[in-house]
Amino acid sequence: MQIPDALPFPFEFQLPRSALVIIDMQRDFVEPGGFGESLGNDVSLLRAIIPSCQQVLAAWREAGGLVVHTREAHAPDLSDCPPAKRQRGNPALRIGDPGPMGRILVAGEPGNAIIPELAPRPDEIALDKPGKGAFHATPLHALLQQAGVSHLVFMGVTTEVCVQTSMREANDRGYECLLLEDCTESYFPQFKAAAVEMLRAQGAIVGWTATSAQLLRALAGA
Ligand code: C5J
Repeated sequence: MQIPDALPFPFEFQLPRSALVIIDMQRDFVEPGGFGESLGNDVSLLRAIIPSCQQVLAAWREAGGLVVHTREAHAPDLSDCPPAKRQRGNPALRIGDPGPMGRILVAGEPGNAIIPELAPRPDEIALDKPGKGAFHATPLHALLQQAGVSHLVFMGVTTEVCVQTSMREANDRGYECLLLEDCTESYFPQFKAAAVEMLRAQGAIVGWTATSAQLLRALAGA
């Protein structure tokens, strides 16, 4: 399979050796009352990508591809949240503090759930990650290796934080990575634009970018 118009040059992948990785599409980031808003962000910006993410997820599932969902989540006792992480952000509403959707960024709380529009199916991988990157302190690399995966297609939020960090981690582990530009968003449009540019610069130094329509065309043609 090929996405001929991916940037900076065509992206080739085989579905059985690929996974769709959906980063942190959680209520904590895209709904009022969660972690994202606690930091002073306008979360409505992020909701705009939900329809394109849904389209890609549906097509990927239809094609029989492997799906991975991540949640930025900490254990209720915060034993996996370094003080350095907890101490930054909004001093009035830190990770672990009670917020309108339950404790901020804590596993199992209502706000920590993946949004219903993109809810994982029981046969899909859903991972809690304590860091920004999806590979740090998670079994993701082992699970992908076990499944014979070499190519990753990324969607999710936020582009320059958890998505970019995860792509860089994946790139360093030898995966070929593609980011779907209209399926990722930032609270800061200029940060998204910069992240997209830097990931694909210098001959795809971290990976490729494409649109959801370009990926859907490749899946439909296969
Ligand atoms: C942030 C994330 N922005 N999922 N997390 O803290 O990007």
